[in-house]
Amino acid sequence: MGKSADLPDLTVRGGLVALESGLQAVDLGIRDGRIVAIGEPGMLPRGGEVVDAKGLHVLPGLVDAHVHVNLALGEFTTRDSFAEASLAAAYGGTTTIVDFAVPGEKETPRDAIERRKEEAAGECYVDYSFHVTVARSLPEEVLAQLPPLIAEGFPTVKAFTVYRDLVMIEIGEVRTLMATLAGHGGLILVHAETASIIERAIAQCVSAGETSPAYHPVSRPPIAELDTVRSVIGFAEETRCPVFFVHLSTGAAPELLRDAHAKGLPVYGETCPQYLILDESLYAEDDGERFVCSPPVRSHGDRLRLWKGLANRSLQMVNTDHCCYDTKQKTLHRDFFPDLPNGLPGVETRLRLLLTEGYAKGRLDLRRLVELTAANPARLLGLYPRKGTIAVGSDADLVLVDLAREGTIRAADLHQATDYTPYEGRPYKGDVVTTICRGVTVVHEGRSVGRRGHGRLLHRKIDHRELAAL
Ligand code: DUC
Ligand code: ZN
Ligand code: ZN
Repeated sequence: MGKSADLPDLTVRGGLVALESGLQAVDLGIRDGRIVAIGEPGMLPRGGEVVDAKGLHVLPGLVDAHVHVNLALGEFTTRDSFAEASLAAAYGGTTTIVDFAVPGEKETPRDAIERRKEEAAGECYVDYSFHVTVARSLPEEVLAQLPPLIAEGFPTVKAFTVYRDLVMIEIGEVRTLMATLAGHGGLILVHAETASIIERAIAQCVSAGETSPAYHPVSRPPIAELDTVRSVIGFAEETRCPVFFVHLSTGAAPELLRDAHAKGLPVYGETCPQYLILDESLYAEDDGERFVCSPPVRSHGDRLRLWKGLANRSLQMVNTDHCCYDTKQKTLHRDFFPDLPNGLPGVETRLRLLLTEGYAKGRLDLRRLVELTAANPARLLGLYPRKGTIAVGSDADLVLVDLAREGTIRAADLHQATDYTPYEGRPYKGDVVTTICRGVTVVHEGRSVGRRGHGRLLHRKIDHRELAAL
């Protein structure tokens, strides 16, 4: 039998829904993967499947703007596939992941995008897209590829100012890149660490025989981040290219962004759960290598200033920088920190951690939490209002959460393709019950009920009015 033209094929009933106007007890009518009606409880036309959200909060499916799937960087490649990473994301309430197309040695950004598209096709449980990445140098040929890539729906371009010979470009190349992107509707993502500061500090540690993981943060001081953030803010002033600073770790970085906002500059920043929750003293523990990421996690004072930056809007997003290394990879060079793989798994734990450390502790209200994890990443990446909000016409990407559910984070209970989590043994309060991507339930009560291949490649276009709303 054909479907009636007016009836929803799915109704989410009885929940407290995070609309842009605030939390409201409403039902959601969904048809063909989109929200078609928002109505008073019990008032929507009946038809199709019903998801009971009684006692739950209904949030927009989270958008993770910073995920590395199967990242090959130097000696190590992270362990997960697109299927594994996207399913772990769904377990964590995330319905869109944006990965990086990093060119291999003989590849251009165009080659990397085409390869990445093939690798992900038919694999993902949730929707996905890619950031273009410029790696190692910026020849004319590469610059010429960017405007067509932006026009095709890949308007965000990543640059690293560190990891020499692997991916780094020079700071002058960052400036040129920004001038090109500004003229074509693009946005730059910057991994902000000044290579020369770090390289000298690493050399000093090594020559003093200080090579345990405890010296990782010593080799990457806060000034390495702040130096590059300052330079790139200067380029934003010159070029007006929008900037997304990834994984800000220092307490002073949000304050630099705040000063830039006062001048009307289009600069935006994320931090990640590890920088809000973990402490640099972990590097001196027996298993310090497990926490090695770059930039490193920092002091209690830095964490307090990052939380403040989220609350006062100096920072706009919390994404994960998910890098799924396992213990074997992490321990191989545990006596020589410069050779350790950098990065932490986290695509599955973001919402639990923020509900626990942010919402339950009174640092973030639910509206701000939704902005930081869904609406703002969608706005910045050119996905809003299709993603990141619960509104008529938006994709029916939803996460149903139980704010009272408590438990303990254990790697054994997670679905990330690794054998550890940096948050092992941490109590949580607030958890995902159901994740729905475009009207299809992907995860329900800890079970995978979705379909590999349901996730679609998203083409994106940056809307400068949405950036202005951040
Ligand atoms: N930082 C990490 O910690 N991992 C991957 C790349 C990066 O920039
Ligand atoms: Zn980075
Ligand atoms: Zn990253």
